[in-house]
Amino acid sequence: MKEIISEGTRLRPKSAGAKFRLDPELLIKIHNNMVKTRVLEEREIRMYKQSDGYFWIGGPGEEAFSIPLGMLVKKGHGLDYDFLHLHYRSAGIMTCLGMEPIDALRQMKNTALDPFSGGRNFSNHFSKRAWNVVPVSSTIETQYLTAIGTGLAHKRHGGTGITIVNGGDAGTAEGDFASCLVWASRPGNELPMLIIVTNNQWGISTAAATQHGDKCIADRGKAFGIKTGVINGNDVEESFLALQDAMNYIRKERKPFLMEARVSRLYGHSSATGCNYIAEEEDCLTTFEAKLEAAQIMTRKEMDQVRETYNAEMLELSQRVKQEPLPDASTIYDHVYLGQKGRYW
Ligand SMILES: Cc1ncc(C[n+]2csc(CCOP(=O)(O)OP(=O)(O)O)c2C)c(N)n1
Repeated sequence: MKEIISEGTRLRPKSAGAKFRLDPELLIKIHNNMVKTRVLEEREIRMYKQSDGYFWIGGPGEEAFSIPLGMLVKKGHGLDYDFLHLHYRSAGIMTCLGMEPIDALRQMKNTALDPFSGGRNFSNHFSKRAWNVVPVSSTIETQYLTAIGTGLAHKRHGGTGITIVNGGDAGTAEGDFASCLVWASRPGNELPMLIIVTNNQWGISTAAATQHGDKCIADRGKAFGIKTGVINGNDVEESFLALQDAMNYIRKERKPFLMEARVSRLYGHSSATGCNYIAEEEDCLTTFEAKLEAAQIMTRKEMDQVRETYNAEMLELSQRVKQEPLPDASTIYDHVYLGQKGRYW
């Protein structure tokens, strides 16, 4: 019979977690955030399929990477904190920062109460000044250019705040990505930037293997003297430890790091490609749950309970959002020009 030790309200065998290097309590927290994000995004997909939204795009399949990343962000406002230049697969990061799930659902339904864009933008196009989250752009890759701005500001300011930018593999074919590498690595003026490429091997319906001669996108950083790493973004522990190391390096040395994370695209590109679950892709949550169970950190029953609780919560929130008003037509030009309101003819 296994010896049982008590930890708060949970009972766990003493050997629990032996297969992991991270603390079991941290792993349980990561699991909770992963499930929360997955269920939220699966609710968005259901909303799209029920015509409660015009377009869905998001990040199911990236949680093993995006949750550790979100948990390691130095969250706050201003240059003492991290700046985030995200793309549309970053819900996991926002969950960790403390985003209310209802706000993501509001943007999905484009209601007037959507705090990120007032019902204007696509799903998962976040923006939050209080947390240094720069507005997500639908034009891919431009975030690698705006990131240079806060990278320079962070460099001049000093301290431990860093600039974080993420995007997909196909987008790296654009000049914006190359400009980012150039500006981040000028000798004597290196910028404290974590430059991330989440590589799912696809650009909508174009296979990466037909587009890039390089085997690893991260290798491009080497030509600029940038430290690089390629990791399995489907592995929670590998992601957490690699991100922690890279971020510690950037915070201390005030130099860039280029990280390529191999991830899955679990529901295809977006609603434009059907947003159906792709069984051939590795599901990082399934992988992680099997490991948690094998290491006796969580039981199947406990994990199912987490999912059921979030399922009920997200369903209730989506029903609430359906009752909310859409933006009024009179507000169409609000926030287009600073300090001005209304039409211009
Ligand atoms: C400048 C620009 N070009 C093309 C598009 C159309 N587009 C949207 S997503 C996408 C593919 C992006 O693939 P990748 O960079 O690998 O990111 P992923 O969506 O796979 O995470 C393209 C071509 C766009 N939005 N912006």
